[in-house]
Amino acid sequence: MQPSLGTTAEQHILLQQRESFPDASGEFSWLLSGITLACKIVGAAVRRAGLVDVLGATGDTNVQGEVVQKLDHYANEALLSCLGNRGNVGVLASEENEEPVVVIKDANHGKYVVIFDPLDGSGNIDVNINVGTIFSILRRDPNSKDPQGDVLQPGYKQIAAGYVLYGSSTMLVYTTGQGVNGFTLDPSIGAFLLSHPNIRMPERGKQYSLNESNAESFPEYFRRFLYWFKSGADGSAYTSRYVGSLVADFHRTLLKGGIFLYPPTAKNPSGKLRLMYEANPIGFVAEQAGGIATDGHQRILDIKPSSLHQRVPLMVGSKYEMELLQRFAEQDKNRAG
Ligand code: AHM
Ligand code: MG
Repeated sequence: MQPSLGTTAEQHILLQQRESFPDASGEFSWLLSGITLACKIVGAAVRRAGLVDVLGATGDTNVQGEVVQKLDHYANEALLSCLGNRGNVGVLASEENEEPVVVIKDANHGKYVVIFDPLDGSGNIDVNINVGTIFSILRRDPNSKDPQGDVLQPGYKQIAAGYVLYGSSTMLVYTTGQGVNGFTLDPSIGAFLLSHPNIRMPERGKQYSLNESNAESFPEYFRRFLYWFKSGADGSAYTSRYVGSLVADFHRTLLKGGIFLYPPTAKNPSGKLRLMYEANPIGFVAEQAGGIATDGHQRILDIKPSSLHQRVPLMVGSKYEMELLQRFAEQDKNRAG
């Protein structure tokens, strides 16, 4: 497909679908337009934060015991409402809701499940640092009576995934398994326009990204890997970059290469990031751009989920750095064995 100047995200997905499935009905493009509409609503609120009453906490905590920011709540409502009435979505699941929300209106419809983190990195919002929305789309058996089962599918079954980054510009990056494309919101016309066709992650980068304050409790192999990076053992000098918003840290890694790491720590022995709406969609995008995503041992997309809010370690990045990390992990396994 040859995209032309002024290709919108909805147009792009429609063309891409028709290329693979000539009889595609356009339903998927309709679903994506629900996501882009919600993200434009969220993006508009993010841009005006400080001028309107959206900063600060609601006073509630979410299912994971985290403080709910007003914008978390606003973003969640925007996604639930824009996707809930599309007709072709059967089940929605969010970081902010304990259980999946069944939105099916008609027994013959509802063939998609959308799982999302409405406002990733929301701890950064009050200080005007980038936040994002992450989404994962799965197929659903329209006759299913089991919303948990609809949601708890491994990442390799995702049919689309991506994120919107509310940064210096607002960008949508997504994959349907046919590469990764990026769209920038043109605020003057209110449309996401194709700006980054066929994104490829560099095979090697110069940056690593992690919260090093946790280093004392990282696994042993991991500390050795980190030491290697910092010492420039192979003659290359790496530098450190960490925003603390996964979408922002991953987006930089996607475009510039290198590695993002959130290993197990004393505070979060299973990792901090969530499998279903953080690691899986980011892992799918990374792989489709030529990168690798693991939990340190296993491919993220192969993990069999056990619960909606399950946490996993997440290591994602360029082929070179990820294969090196893999070698350190294997040495560790061999020593233990
Ligand atoms: P959340 O804001 O959706 O709860 O996401 C968790 C955030 C990620 O965006 C980020 O990568 C990570 O938590 C940062 O964690 P830490 O503050 O421990 O470095
Ligand atoms: Mg998050």
